Amino acid sequence: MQRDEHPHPGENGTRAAFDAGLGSGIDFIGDIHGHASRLRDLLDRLGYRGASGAPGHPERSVVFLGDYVDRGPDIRETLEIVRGMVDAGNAIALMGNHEYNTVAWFTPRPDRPEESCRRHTPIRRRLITPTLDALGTDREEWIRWMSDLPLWFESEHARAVHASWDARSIHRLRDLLDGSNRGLDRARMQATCEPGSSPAHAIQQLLKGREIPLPPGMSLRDPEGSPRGHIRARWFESPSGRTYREYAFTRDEAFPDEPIPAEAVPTDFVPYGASEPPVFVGHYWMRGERPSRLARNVACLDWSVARGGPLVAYRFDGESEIDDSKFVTA
Ligand SMILES: [Mn+2]
Repeated sequence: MQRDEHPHPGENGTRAAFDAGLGSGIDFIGDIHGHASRLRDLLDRLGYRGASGAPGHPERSVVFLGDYVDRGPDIRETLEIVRGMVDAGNAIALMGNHEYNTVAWFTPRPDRPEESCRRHTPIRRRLITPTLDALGTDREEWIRWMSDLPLWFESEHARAVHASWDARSIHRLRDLLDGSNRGLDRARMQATCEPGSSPAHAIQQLLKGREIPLPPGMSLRDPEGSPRGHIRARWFESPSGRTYREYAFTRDEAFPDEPIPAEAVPTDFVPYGASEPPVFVGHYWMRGERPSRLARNVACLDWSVARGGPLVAYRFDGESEIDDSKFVTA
């Protein structure tokens, strides 16, 4: 997509709000999932100091990429560190799909108020229970905090979002959020969980990423054991002439090595452009010896801390090309 097809944030006055207080030294940090001691190690390694619950750095700020809750041993402590840093002006915390899902768990469906936006299945209940226990008696306040997390970050030199940067979806959500990148109150939450609606599609692109349906009759399992009938697409590359296995975010042997038919890809899909600013995402459960970029201007910082991998940061200083020597792990 041409950058001119959607408003430049600087021109409509919103960018200042999106990167308020952040200089060019930004440390992007991937999915934490309740691994608070790893977070402390990583912040220490990055030079953030301060024992009062809100580590800070004299010249740098953090942008957290979302997914603070679920899975790990110290969900409460993770939330407190992240929120403490945000409140102290040392960090921006983006929303991940796990925070969105936690809010949706308590949001009544607009069409059937006796049900919630996120259906309460046994698999999902097993996943969310430790998070709800960690939120404790001030759960309502934490849910409100999660619902107000920004959905993306954009500065002059870099961008960040939990799963995929999609200019059209950001444009739609900016409309829903009155020119802002945050503020999913109940009515707006309900708009984003109306099946088939444009806000629902936009939230899905940003927080879960672009998906391509598998051939009919084929289905795999996601990490929670739920059936999954799609691959997670490499949204910064063109799918044309690629197989499902080649175009999947993580190249799993289980994915069919057969070409993706043109009709499986929406006609309006445009891959993230090679000349766009560097974009940082989490979400994808990357595996490997050491983190590396996915493209010259795309990096995933989720290297599976919740499955024995490292917690990962990228030390950004305004460069236009991502440098593999600038990942930091704990
Ligand atoms: Mn995620």
